[in-house]
Amino acid sequence: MGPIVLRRLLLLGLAAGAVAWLERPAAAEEETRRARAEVNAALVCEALDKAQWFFDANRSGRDAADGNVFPWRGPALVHDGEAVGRDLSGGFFDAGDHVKFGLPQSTAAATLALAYQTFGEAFARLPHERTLPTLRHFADYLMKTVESEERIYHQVGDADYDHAWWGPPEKREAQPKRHGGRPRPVWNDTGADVAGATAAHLALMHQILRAREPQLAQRCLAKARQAFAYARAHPRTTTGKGAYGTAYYPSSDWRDDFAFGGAALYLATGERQFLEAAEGCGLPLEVTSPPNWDSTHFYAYLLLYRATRAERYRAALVRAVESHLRAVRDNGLAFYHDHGWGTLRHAMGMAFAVALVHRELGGSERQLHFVEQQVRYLLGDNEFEMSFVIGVGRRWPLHPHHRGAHTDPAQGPGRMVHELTGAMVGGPEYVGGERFVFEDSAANVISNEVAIDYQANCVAALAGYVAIAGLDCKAGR
Ligand SMILES: [Ca+2]
Repeated sequence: MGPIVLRRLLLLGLAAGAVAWLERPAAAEEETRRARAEVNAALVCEALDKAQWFFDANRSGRDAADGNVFPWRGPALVHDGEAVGRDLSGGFFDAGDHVKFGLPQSTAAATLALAYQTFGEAFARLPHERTLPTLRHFADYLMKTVESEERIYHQVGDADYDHAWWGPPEKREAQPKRHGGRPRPVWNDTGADVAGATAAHLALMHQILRAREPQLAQRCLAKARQAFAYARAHPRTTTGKGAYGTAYYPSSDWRDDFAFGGAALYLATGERQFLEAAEGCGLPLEVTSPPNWDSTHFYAYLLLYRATRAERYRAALVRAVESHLRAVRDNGLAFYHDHGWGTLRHAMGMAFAVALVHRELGGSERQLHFVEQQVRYLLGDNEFEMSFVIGVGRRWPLHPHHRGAHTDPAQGPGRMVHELTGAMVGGPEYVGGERFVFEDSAANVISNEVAIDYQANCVAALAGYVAIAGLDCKAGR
């Protein structure tokens, strides 16, 4: 923690908290004080280290067990793609289920790559390097989904079938098709959203790997080019629907992901065609949504600013950050009214965005304060006096909605059998006024589900904070 900011936070916290604590018994007051004091630099570093782990829990494919931090994970869904005669195994399960959805898969991969590229020093100081293997696993799968400039697969597995059975991924393929077993259906009605975010991830991976693994970096770039060519030819959103005609992750805009991909390709290659395509797609510059699977506008502005240094992109970044800074509620959580499901993923998305601007444009103490406030809320300095990252802090959720963490399919959702260390749950649910509630129940998918897009934002925000606050995780301060 920066000592000046920490001191100010403590003063602010004491001043704001004094009102809320008036009617609290002394013992509870002491508990709250202790919970606040425990969110320190060492805990933030531990959180970043462990937050990387969750991706191992959701790893899919033949090599899912290789080097996995969780001994209870094994190979799973190894025949993905058989429905179309291609190998589409690998990648990551979406959340507490085992579907591979294109939008959260590609945007989580791109978010994590952007965090790794921008805040590399935060990862370098950790005791364990787990994010680069995760990024390679994402890249390996996303390259498989890009068959050619004419075809990209965006989804494997039907959500309605998948959700009808509760059990670990290693046993999924033995189930009947109506319970998500073989052969898993595959979708290729891909739009420029998934294709654009895939291009962004692979172009960023080219930059990350260029010096250390040049051959893999070249493969990433070749596939990024194909994905972007596909996106150019399909200027629309992805429309895939499952067994009951429901589109999970309905996409509202493709131009953000397209511009993100084009800008990333320009930065990787220096070829102006990519920049011209990105700038010519009609990207709106007024979106103030937290970065998430449906909106990569902020990342598009950032990379376009890196590419051009144009005032309009700088102004869009500043406007977005200002709206995030104004979104802080009485309890300290940054929150937009229309994002009540999985609130922490959005708070972490905003914290990452503000950290990016702090790094890119020269930051203010107010921005650093905001990022720190969100991280502190996440790790225990909140009205529930609990950390929302499993295995980090003094108290954390015990009932995450996650099939792999439970062993008995007959039991259904309940207490986790295997600790899902490092996973960030959805977080407090908004119930009106200034009130939020939190239910530690595996049946509550609003507050207690875990997901790769949540986790990408969580890792990105923690890395951003470690970097801009100058924490030394090796030294533990
Ligand atoms: Ca989008």
